[in-house]
Amino acid sequence: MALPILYSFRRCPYAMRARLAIAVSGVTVELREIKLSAKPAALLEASPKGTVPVVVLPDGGVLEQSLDVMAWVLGVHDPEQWLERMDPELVNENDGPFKHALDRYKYPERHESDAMVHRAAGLGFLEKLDARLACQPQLCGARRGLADMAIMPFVRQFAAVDRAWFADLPLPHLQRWLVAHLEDSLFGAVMVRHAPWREGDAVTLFRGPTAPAQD
Ligand SMILES: N[C@@H](CCC(=O)N[C@@H](CS)C(=O)NCC(=O)O)C(=O)O
Repeated sequence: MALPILYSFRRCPYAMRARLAIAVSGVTVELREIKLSAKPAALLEASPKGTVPVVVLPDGGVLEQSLDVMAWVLGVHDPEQWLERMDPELVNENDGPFKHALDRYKYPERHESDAMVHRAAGLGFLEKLDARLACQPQLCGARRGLADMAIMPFVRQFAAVDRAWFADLPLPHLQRWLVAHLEDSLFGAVMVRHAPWREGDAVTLFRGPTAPAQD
């Protein structure tokens, strides 16, 4: 039976959140790792806008947004009930103002931006997350859910711009939360390196660490 096809880029935070949801769901997909500088024709045919992640379903349907990929795959199977722990407002703030600040902090040359101004802007969101995590282990309660996994890859990127600065922040709850997710086997499973896919390659399967093996 044809599998859903996931076009992905290992270091992309949007693709990471999609892979995290796919991994926890136990759904098996065909993984096609791409290079952003050399997007395969098959990806651009399926989704001309040319961003990842993209999922092409066996019925020909195409999912072009990372949050749609998460919602789709958790709709198929959601063993940890991630869908119950979503906060659309918080995720919108992550994808909007926080991502805007992250890009301009991380790549000031590209954006002709003042990195420190945008680091300060992003810090406001980090403080908000820390305040939440002071009252509960995860962003929407006791257990990890969709909100945590949709946001964590972006906080990871922000933290990695200047690790010493991040480590010195008085945000112990956020730091604890980030380290725990980065050390979790689920994250390890979605960060395995794959060679870029080329037309005609053998199929590479992607499935989570706890998914039952398939022939
Ligand atoms: N709104 C999209 C954004 C995806 C996105 O921007 N992905 C980046 C990589 S992190 C990308 O593919 N950029 C295209 C490019 O750099 O050519 C989503 O949620 O999936």
